Amino acid sequence: MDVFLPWCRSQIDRCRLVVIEVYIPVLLKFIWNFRPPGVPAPSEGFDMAEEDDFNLADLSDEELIPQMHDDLYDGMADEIVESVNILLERGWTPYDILTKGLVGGMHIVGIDFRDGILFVPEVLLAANAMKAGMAILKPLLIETGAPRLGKLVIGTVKGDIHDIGKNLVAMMMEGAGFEVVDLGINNPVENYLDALARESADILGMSALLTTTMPYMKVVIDTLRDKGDRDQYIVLVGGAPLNEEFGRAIGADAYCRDAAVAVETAKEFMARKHNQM
Ligand code: B12
Repeated sequence: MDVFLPWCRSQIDRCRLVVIEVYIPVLLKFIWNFRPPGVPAPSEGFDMAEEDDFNLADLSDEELIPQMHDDLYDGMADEIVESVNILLERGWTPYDILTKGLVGGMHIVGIDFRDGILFVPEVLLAANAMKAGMAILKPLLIETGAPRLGKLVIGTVKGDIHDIGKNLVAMMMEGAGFEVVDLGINNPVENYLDALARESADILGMSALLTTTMPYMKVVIDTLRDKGDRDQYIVLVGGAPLNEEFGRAIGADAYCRDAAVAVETAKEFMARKHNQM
């Protein structure tokens, strides 16, 4: 029974993840593309001249950013990719595109999700559009990186599948010159401990977006402490429902409200660590 119940729970968790990450997007795509026989596709049956006239490249920077927010809101991945490329061609830094175009847009999605205006499938589409934009920016952010400053192991905690913010932190840290080992989502304590030891990491980063999963960060930190390894690592935590007080209460070294703060905090702690050596 001791083994059976946790096994059942892990199988239920796995099923939930598959439904959210795989079935919902596939179902959405199917509904989106479905037309009864004989009904023309929108582009076949209607005069699309008006839509064709609309060209993202014709928009000024001031118009394009709000347009990106709208496209992100509507989950238009192709349009997001196009806008990111347009801004890059216009000389925008990858960081500005990321923060003003993508993170800004996702913030609006977050507010409407909270207020019950958007639902999970729409947010998933928005998240996919954000990921499409991030895929272009990631290598560029990393390219601008300096010499390696330290090694970070990062992951979203057990029970939590939110990874957009965690990916952003990973990206920005890589861009700033840190080596990053990304453990992905839904990580039990063993994943963190194994990776920290295997990679001889300097920093542990944990992300949680749910009030129900944030206490798990303490489980990881307490396990490190019980093994006598807590002081070997700088522990940074983040995620929308956290705050500084929570970070202190669970014994983390710092709570970081966003990816930029994470980079600065990690640099500061690494500098202190080197001074102590
Ligand atoms: C996108 C999203 C989803 C997507 C996730 C897609 C993905 N691949 O990540 C989907 C649709 C799958 C989803 C599912 C769910 N979600 Co959701 N989701 C969101 C949403 C709208 C945006 C999150 C996001 O990506 N923000 C943008 C990023 C850039 O911000 P961020 O994550 O905060 O990260 C920044 C900082 O926090 C910090 N940071 C983050 N991590 C780390 C780590 C370290 C180490 C450091 C230093 C810093 C750091 O830096 C980041 C970058 O600047 C939020 C609303 C919100 N405002 O947060 C709800 C939200 C988090 N979700 C919520 C809920 C309830 C759920 C579901 C339970 C819904 C459901 N009924 O199924 C499920 C959870 C499933 C699970 N087990 O995890 C609630 C949580 C409420 C609560 N009190 O716990 C929120 C707050 C919405 C709401 N207001 O109700 N969600």
